[in-house]
Amino acid sequence: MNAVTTLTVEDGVAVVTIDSPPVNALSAPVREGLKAAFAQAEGDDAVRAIVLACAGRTFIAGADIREFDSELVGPHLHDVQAVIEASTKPTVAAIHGTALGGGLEVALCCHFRVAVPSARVGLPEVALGLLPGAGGTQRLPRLAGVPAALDMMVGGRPIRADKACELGIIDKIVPEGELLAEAVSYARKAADAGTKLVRVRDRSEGLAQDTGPEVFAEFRKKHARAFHGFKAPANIVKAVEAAVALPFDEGFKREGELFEELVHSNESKAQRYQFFAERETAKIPDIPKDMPHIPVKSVGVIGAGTMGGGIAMNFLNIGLPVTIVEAKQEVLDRGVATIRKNYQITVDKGRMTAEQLDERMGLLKPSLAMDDLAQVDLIIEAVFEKLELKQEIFGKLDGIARPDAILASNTSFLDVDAIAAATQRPETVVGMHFFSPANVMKLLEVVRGEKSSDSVVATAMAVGRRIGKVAVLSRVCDGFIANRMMAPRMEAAQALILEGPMPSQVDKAMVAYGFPMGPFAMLDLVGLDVIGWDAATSSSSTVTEVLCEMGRWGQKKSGGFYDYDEKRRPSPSPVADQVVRDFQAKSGKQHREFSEREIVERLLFPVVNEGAKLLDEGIAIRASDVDVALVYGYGWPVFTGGPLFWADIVGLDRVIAGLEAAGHEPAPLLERIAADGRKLHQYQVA
Ligand code: TC6
Repeated sequence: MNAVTTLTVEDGVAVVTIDSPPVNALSAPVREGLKAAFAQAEGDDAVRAIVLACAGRTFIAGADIREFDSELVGPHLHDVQAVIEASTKPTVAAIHGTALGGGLEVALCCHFRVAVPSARVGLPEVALGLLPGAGGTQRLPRLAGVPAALDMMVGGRPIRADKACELGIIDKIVPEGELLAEAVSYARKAADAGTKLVRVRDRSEGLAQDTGPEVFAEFRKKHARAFHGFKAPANIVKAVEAAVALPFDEGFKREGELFEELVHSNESKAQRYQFFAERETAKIPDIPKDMPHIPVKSVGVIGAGTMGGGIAMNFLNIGLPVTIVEAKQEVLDRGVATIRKNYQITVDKGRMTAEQLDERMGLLKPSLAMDDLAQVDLIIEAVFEKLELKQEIFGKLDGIARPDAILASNTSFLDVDAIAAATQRPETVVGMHFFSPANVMKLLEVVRGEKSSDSVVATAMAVGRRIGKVAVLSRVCDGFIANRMMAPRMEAAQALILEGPMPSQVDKAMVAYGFPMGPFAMLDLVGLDVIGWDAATSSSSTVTEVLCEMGRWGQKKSGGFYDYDEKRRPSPSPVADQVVRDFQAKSGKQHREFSEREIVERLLFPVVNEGAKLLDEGIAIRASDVDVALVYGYGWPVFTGGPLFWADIVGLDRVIAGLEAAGHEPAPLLERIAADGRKLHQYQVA
């Protein structure tokens, strides 16, 4: 048919095969090929039934996301689907791998769907800020019912073949390895039996119940918090309402309008950018893609505190044995007990079996002796953040670890090169900076030291992906990418409360922007005392210092910037607010009202500025890595794309003017990019 689509006919059954690596996305050539193949099969009297299958690792993974930003070339997907759906001969989609987005929507235009047990189907467009705009919002509820369809489309998570079969999305599960033969036989039988062919658009079994307004009202209420800032979920719900209320063609038209709203929105552009940015992080320009990795089959963790325990869990989760080393028995016991407790919580929630818990704990070897790390492949140090201590440990490790073992430090800001210098093999040393809780947070910063070897860096990045993290590469600097980027937000917040806004107002603006919490609530959570406060040297010169002196260390003391009740619910604190007012009075600054937008810009423009500085220094490889790090490390709202993408949306001239007005010096790179009319988020270090 064309280079990516073939049509073969055997014994009366046509097989249309898409072969467009890596994921058979519906690019223009695929759409052209599909349309032509189905038209030809329909017109061929020798063909009695048609099977749609895919070569390679998966069924169609959806529309080609890169095409959303350009003019349409080739036939529209809707026209392709119309040809498939108009078939007068039985049509069967043969699904393996994942049928996602437009892929599932194409399959829903066939009369039948068969799949292997390992297949998964889903409509994940919501993660791209979109809705299933190829009829998914109209066809899926007709089969699966409104509640299941809403869950699938708003949650975006693909479901397994057996579940899809239960929901009526898949008609038959067939054995692995026999998909094509089974699909052909299914199609032939339908043709032989003269099975009545009903298009999904004409079916209604899913609409028989649970379609009243209360279903939608309840769904909106239940997910209100998760919807905050996102446009797609609300539009998906509206489209499904249309599926219930209107005839197919009208509902389909409504879906199209709601899709158009989304595809041109900044939110969706930001989420599409993040999709590719996340995948880009794996690419390191000066390290070949095929650089051999060092085999990592066992892991050592030094330190059984919160970080060490969380780090260990990542490896236990993927079945790797972990030796965890502590200096004192009681600390070790406590650390191991915490790991067990965390797994038990997962078991109690029904997300893990008791056997799995035992298996994972069985892989954990607690030890008081560093010598027990002599044979492991990767050692991650997670002790107190003190350079001398870490150097001492690395010095000892040098004499214990195998020469080819990777020695990683989980330091969050110390100089990895200085740590590496404590060994005779700095090329094996790398930073692996996890974010707390380390078993949950998706970001892993891999810190490339001056002497880290390419294979050690490539392996650390790959290990990160193996344990389900998004690994972002950073060079050595104070705070690496994410912590360094966010430090100016905290400084700006502390400075701003001297000019009028109270901490709760500042936090409110950050939450409205999309952060899970504002900087003052975060300080209270972490503990004001742990952010470098020292009773011995405290000089009552900042709000934070005074609050610490008053014993208001945050949530753990039932009070910090906020007061907390026994359930740790915050309320503005008259005491803390008075401290702020006293400082405002003393500050000599002019006080005024600040709008939410002004607060946001005051706090976040310095973050953008820091991003430009660290790119100029070559700390990150590319701007998009920085954005990914902030989204996964700090809950930066994904629908803004991250600080640097957002800066381009706001306009770099506005960012520069805002920085200057607040007394900051704009980073030279920021000014250069703005002057050239380039985009900051597209910047790559040469
Ligand atoms: C839609 O369908 C809307 C329809 C309405 C129309 C009106 N397009 O993730 P991986 C690339 S919206 C273009 O590393 P995995 C990816 O960038 C779409 N490219 O592999 C990467 O390229 P690189 C709804 C795509 O095995 C390579 O393929 N569908 C697309 O870990 C490998 O990807 C989705 O949202 C695409 N659709 O996971 C599904 N998909 O090698 C999005 C992938 O140059 N895709 N690429 O870096 C996925 O979730 C996953 O890719 C996966 C495979 C589960 C299919």
